[in-house]
Order: sequence, then C-alpha cells, then structure tokens
Amino acid sequence: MQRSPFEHAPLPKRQFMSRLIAGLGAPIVFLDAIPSNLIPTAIAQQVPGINEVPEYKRQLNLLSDRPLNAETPAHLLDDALTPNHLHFVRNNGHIPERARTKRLDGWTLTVDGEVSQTHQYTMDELQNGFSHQEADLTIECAGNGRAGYYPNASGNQWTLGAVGCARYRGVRLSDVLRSQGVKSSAVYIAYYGEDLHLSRDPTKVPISRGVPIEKALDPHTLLTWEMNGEPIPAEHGFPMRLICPGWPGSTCGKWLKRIWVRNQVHDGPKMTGSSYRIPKNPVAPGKTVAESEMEIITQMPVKSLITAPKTGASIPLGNPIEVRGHAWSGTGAISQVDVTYDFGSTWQSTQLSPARNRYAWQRWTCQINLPKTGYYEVWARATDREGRSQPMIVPGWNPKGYLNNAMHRIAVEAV
Ligand SMILES: Nc1nc2c(c(=O)[nH]1)N[C@H]1C(S)=C(S)[C@@H](COP(=O)(O)O)O[C@H]1N2
Ligand SMILES: [Mo]
Repeated sequence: MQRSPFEHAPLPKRQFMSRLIAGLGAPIVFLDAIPSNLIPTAIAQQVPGINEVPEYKRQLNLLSDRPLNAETPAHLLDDALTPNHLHFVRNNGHIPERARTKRLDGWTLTVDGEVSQTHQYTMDELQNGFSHQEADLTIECAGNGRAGYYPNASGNQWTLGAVGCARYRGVRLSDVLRSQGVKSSAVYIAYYGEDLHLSRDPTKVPISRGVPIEKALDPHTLLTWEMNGEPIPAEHGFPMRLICPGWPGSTCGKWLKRIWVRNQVHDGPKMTGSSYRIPKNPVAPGKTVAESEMEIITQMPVKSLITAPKTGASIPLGNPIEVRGHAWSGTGAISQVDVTYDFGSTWQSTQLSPARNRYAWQRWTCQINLPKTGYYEVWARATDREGRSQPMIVPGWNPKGYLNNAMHRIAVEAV
C-alpha cells in the first residue's frame, strides 16, 4: 500500500515545500495559502481512498482531508435543523467501505459484556423489536473552538462550526440493553465502529469511547439509523450511530458494530491520557498537567451561535436588523439569550423558542437598530436554567483545547 508522503502533516514549511516540489514536479505558486493539513490533490489522487471529501459537503470548510474533518461556516447553520450536506464531519480514521457503498449485507450489532445474554442484532431486529424514537439532537465536538486557545492546542483547529442539530430516528439503547439483562457489574459502555485506522492496519482501532452506564440507560441515548429522514449518510455513520446527547460528539459512535458493556471505565483509544479530558482544577495557560489531575469530560457547556447576519455584512442604516441563531447546553434547557452591539455595555434580550425536545438546540431572534454608520460587533450570550452563562473571552485553558464556549462575535457595518 502506497502511503502519502504527507502522512504526518503539518511539516515544517521548508521541508514541506521541498517535498511538494519533489512530488508534484513543480512549485506550488500560492504555497502560503495552502491549509497546513491539506494534501495537494495531484498527490492525493495517486493514493487510493485519500480523496474523501464528498462533493455534497463542498460548502464546509476543510480542516484536514485524511482523515476527513470539515466544519460548517456559522451563517450556514441558520436552518432550524442542520441539513445533512451542512453537518460538520469529524473522522479519526477512514470511512468504512460498507458506508460508501451503503450495503447492509453481513452487518450486525453485537451487544456483549456485562449483560445476561450476548446478542448479535440484525437491522431488522433493531427496527422491529423496539419502540421507535424520533428526536432533534445537537452534536458538538468537544474540540469546537479549539482555535481560540493560546498557547495553541494541537489537533484540528476548529473555530465555531463543529456543531449541528439534526432529526434522528432510532431506538433507545436502554431498551436494547434491558432486553438482554444488564448485570449489576455494568459500569460503562464502549462503542466500536467499522472505520479503519489511518494506517489501514486492521488490528488498530481509530477511536473507541463510551459513557457511564447511567448515561447509556438514559432514555435520550439512542441507537439511530436515520438522519433527517434519510439513512445515516456515509460520513455520519451508516448504517447505525450511537447518540449520547449533551455529551462530547466523540461519545456518539459512528458505523457501529459493537457495544461492549464493561465492568470498569472504558479504556479504548481516545479514552485515556489527555484525550477528552480536562484539568480537574483551573491551570495557567500552557501548563503541563499530570494525568492524575485530569478528568473525563461529561456534559457540554452552554453555548450559542449567531447564524444571521453573516459576519462582515454591510447593512443599510435605518432599517432594523434581524439577528438570530441557536443556543444549546449539555445540561438542559436555555433560559435566555442576550445580545449586545456596544461591546457589552448594554444587553438586549431576544425571543427564545422552546426546544422541540430535550437536547435540541433552541432558536433565538431579535431586532437591533444601529444608531449610526460605522463598524459594530454583535455578541450573543446564552444562559441556561441553572444560571450558567458564556464567558466573553475564552474560558479556562486546557492542554487539548476543549470546551471553548466563549461568546460568538460577528462584525457588521452600518452603511
Ligand atoms: N466510529 C467513529 N465514531 C466517531 C468518530 C470516529 O472517528 N469514528 N468521531 C467522533 C467525534 S470526535 C465526533 S465530534 C463525532 C462527529 O460526528 P459527525 O462527523 O457526524 O459530525 O463523531 C464521533 N464518532
Ligand atoms: Mo470530536
């Protein structure tokens, strides 16, 4: 198997340049503009399976193409429900062949471990054996906003768009687990997917995470096969995906093949070390934090997005401007969203719609009247039922750059 010379991108610029020239036979004219993780197409085309950016996702901003990681520009998240072609993608490995070809033959979901009876479910058994649930669920990557931290954390430099809210159909994981009998020794569940490790070594697993048994048995935790009325798209986990709403997106296993009920906290790839962990106590930016001082991320924090107008918009003076977006929280409902256009001196409340169901994001809207021509920033701040709100600048620094729920700011010009 031929490997990309850019396997370990980003390379230092000079080295990168010389390798590119060797590989392409010509220097790249706009080299300064090339995203650091992007593999030049001319080279990518020589390596099978490397061009993983589907045409229908072309409106997303690509962060890396191997594995595929792409985020949604904030103004394209304006829909009440995020359409499949606009939902961000965060992959750790290669999309499995089954998902690309949408073939179900031979697919089963094994549920084993601390259950009285191990079972291998077919799709028919899952779809016909348990009551169907439909819910609008927000999925946000814990690394969303990572680009805002200084010192920078390594990993994809997500800005705002590693979040989406879509309508899913499936069954409760709790119904499935209970039908098999959950043993009192059950502590955690772990998911395994059919995706391939980046190295394509079949003995390696790109990611295998999970949640405590209490979260697994929560009635909102679902095994899903449909996203916005369609079979789950290839990038999002065809044929089946786990959703643990309100928790980091990384707990929502895609391309499921196995749920393992464990008698201890799961220790699969991306469960240990500093992965999806934050310091138990606040630390100074840049500090090295001992593993024993880190804890696993549970609920995602309160957050909001401004989805209209688009940042950079020019707006004729004199007309009220509609400002709108969404707000969500991993812990429960949002109680209010406020906006400011004078750098936080005064705040204006917005109209907030109720969530269609728990863990759906909530629409907020308001009208603002800018007093004279010139540059403004509009900021939005959500507050949840428990009174938790968003910081104006980045919250507590952490080594991997997780959970940045700073207020979203957009620039507008009144002309
Ligand atoms: N099998 C598998 N499941 C996975 C991943 C993965 O790489 N492989 N990525 C996780 C991460 S880190 C996130 S944030 C979400 C992203 O879901 P999306 O690509 O549907 O937006 O899926 C999670 N589930
Ligand atoms: Mo993630």
